[in-house]
Amino acid sequence: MNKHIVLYKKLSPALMIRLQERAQVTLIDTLDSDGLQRLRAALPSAHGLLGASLRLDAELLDLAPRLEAVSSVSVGVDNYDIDYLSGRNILLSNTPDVLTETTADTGFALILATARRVVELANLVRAGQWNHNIGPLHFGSDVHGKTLGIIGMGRIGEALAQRGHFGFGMPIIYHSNNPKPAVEKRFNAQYRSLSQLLQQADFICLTLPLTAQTQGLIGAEEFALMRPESIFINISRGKVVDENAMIAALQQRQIRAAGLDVFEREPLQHDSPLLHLDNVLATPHIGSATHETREAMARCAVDNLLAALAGERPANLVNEVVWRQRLERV
Ligand code: 8YV
Repeated sequence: MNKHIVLYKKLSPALMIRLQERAQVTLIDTLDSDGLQRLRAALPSAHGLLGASLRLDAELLDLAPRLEAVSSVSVGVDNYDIDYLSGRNILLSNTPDVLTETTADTGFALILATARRVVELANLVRAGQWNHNIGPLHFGSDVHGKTLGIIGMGRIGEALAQRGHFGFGMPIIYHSNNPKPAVEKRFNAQYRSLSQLLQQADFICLTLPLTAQTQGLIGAEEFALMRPESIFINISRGKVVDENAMIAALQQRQIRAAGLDVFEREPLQHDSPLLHLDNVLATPHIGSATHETREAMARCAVDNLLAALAGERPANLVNEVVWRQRLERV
């Protein structure tokens, strides 16, 4: 195919070769100011874009008049103006499924590490402060048998429920746009309104996408419904939470602790109060960040892009309307 692909995310040598054998490839290997300048210079001739962690808005994509497809190395698509892309007949694809289990593992890692204060106490050992048997001052909270509340019962939420139900004997309650009978049957999960879940769950986990409807979903009122012994876990998107309200709830001990992998601004600002709270465990957006899964995501994204540029429907198409419109024109 006589196409120009612009990458704004590094790929493994094998995937780079796969693309270079089929198209002209430009790699923008950093997203600093110089990298963004090189990206803007490459856009006018780009037919395909592949990458992640960059807001692709109209101002930027207006520089790419030949663009046919954007392939995101992510399941979240909040970095894309989907209406704009669809209006320009540009296919958007993402990488669901391949990251589900790894991201659910991250969610459970945060549940366990936050409840049992693993990082805090490991650092105490490393600092040479383990001088006597651990006492109540350093006790954590049990996980097994506690109620796991999942907000957003999609693929990742379901994988989290599987871990809780079968692995730790946790009663599962959940809130989502629609009841999920199959999930209820498989995990004996029970649907709750958002306020009921916040009042009843011991662990409250966010596993929903960032959309206009979910932005700021968990604010001061919602934190006030949670119990003082509850633990809040976010592996979705930072902006689903009012971060200042969460900080206040943690400072005032309205909730016991938080395990956070995502933040309103990433990387987390060095002066964030979250970094000075002893009941916060913060990780740098490692949800899908394993060698195996990131390679699988990149491979999926390459497959999606090559299909789109060859005139085929990508396996993981986000804006189906664009494909339907193309078929109608055939
Ligand atoms: C990645 C993610 O960290 O898939 C997503 O939506 O947030 C993570 O898997 C990120 O998108 C970079 O690939």
